[in-house]
Amino acid sequence: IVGGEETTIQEFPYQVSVQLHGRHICGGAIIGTDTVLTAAHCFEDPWSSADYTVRAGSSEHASGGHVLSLQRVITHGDYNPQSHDNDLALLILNARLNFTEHLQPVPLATLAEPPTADTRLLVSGWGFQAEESADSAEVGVSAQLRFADVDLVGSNQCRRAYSQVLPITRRMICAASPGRDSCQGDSGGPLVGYLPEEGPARLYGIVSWGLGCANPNFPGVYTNVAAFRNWIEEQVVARGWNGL
Ligand code: 4AZ
Repeated sequence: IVGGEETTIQEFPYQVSVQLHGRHICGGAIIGTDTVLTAAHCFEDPWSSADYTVRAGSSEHASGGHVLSLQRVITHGDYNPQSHDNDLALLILNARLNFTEHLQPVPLATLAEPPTADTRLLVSGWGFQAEESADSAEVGVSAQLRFADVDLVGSNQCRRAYSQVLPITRRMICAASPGRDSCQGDSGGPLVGYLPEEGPARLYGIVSWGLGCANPNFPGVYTNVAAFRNWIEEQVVARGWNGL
């Protein structure tokens, strides 16, 4: 997270760290008692589900909370690594989660209630605090969870920004704010929105891609969760599970 603030897991109890061989690689969002939504591109490497774990219920990616193994990784069948289209994966955990003030699911956004300019959008994660983190002597990812407030960028504006780069599809939403953005290591993590009339947070996006981090010319691009409600429900129903 670039330009954000430190926070705690109580504020973002659906946030998890997705780990490969015990090291943080991506964020994710708890959406059910044994299901986590994350990005497909977090699972491009040729590892098996046994190589991955999820840490839930902790403000730190490296300690605390609960570490869960994965029963299955369901990446979207139409995920395109070149275009980043359909960048979504559903993780089935090996155990059911006990919900606490540190560990809660987040309801999915619906197409009927799209985010508007009034929707307060928050993105959270342990990712880089600057685009150059990888090259500096500092370790890239943050020990403590961070978040940033971002504003919705309309699809036409986002299409224009990326017109020379890649198509922005209806399966993507964009968000940006001066000096604030998601960055490497935040991928797969939640973009939540609060409607103006308060109410619970809803999961609008999954951190997916972007050109750089907090680059004023290029908004952050997120998987449009509302566009995948049917896909998510199909995966869940196919397992005979009714907990969403
Ligand atoms: C990444 O490399 C990445 N600014 C994630 C998010 C964004 C850019 C890059 C959005 O995982």
